[in-house]
Amino acid sequence: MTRDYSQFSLGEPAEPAPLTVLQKLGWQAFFAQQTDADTMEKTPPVRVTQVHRSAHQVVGEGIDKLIPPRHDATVGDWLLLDQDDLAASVVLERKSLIKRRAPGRVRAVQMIGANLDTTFIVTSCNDDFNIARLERYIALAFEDKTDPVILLTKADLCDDVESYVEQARAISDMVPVVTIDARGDEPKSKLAEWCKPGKTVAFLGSSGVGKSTLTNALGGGLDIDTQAIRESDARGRHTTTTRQLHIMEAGFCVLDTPGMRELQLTDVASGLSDVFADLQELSTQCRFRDCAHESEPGCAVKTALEAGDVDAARIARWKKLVAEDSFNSESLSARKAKDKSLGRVIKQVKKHGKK
Ligand SMILES: Nc1nc2c(ncn2[C@@H]2O[C@H](COP(=O)(O)OP(=O)(O)OP(=O)(O)O)[C@@H](O)[C@H]2O)c(=O)[nH]1
Ligand SMILES: [Mg+2]
Ligand SMILES: [Zn+2]
Repeated sequence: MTRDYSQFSLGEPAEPAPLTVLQKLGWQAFFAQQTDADTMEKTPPVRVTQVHRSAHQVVGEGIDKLIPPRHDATVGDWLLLDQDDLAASVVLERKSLIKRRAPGRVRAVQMIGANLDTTFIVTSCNDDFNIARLERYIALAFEDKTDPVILLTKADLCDDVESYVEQARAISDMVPVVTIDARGDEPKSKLAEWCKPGKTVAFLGSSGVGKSTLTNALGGGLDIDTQAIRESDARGRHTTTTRQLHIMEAGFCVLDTPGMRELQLTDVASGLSDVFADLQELSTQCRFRDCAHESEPGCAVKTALEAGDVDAARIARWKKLVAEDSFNSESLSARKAKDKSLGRVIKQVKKHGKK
């Protein structure tokens, strides 16, 4: 007996199942395994798309609303939303969190974005380009568990793109470098590898380098304000003022951020070890464990420098960042310890007061 297989179409690959609303918002197995169907029914997952001073914007399946702000959540976070008691909503554990030391004198940590898969570090092929700053951003991305990619924008305005590419490539083998004209169609094709359905990407970098232009180019239909930079110093004018997660038609999310004037590192020791892996490795061979690589005997870093194996400027940048990171991190942990002991004193006072 012969069977009739004509009803099965063999040549055509099966269409992938369309993404659910949650998947388009970046819902991944990592978050799903922190909850269950019953809990999700009662407290639906929502993602923070914008943080205002007086409210957080959250979006979920059939939900798009403002909730009272909470200090423990930032843009990109997932919440299980308790609609009856908003303050009881739970923030899910993060896959990644980009943070910096807040500018100004207070040594607080500022959360920049949560649950990012890829961080595009954007700089343009002009005076904005700065190796030390790129190293800073990359250390941050490594530490915070997102994959960094360097984007060199305004390639169309530059006669010497290759020299920028070369310098950027030299930073780390683990960081791809892409040159791009942020306007028009290039971003869609050149960034497709990272902007896949279900993923979340972010643009970080100085003002005027093209972060919003890139976001617009990926979105089609998006119309975020962008503004020409000042000719005199190639600087931007801080056109974007809030961090916003844009949900793209194609099913991925893009975090556009305001240009950062200052990126102070805090708690990124392991990220720095990744960026400067070779120097880190060398320093383990120094005679003294706390070698400052200045004039100590048996310093492996100095020996490598004298042999011409490493670049003096790079060593200087590494030392500066390590010092800055340990200064900021120490002060933070010292402050935390102080807060703790102050808490204990208050507790004791209260206890004694009750007697
Ligand atoms: N020719 C050219 N112009 C670009 C490119 N990328 C951005 N621009 C222009 O540079 C200016 C600044 O771009 P924005 O996208 O506003 O920069 P931004 O990084 O969002 O700046 P902030 O919001 O201030 O942080 C705009 O006039 C853009 O059109 C590029 O690759 N090529
Ligand atoms: Mg912008
Ligand atoms: Zn040394």
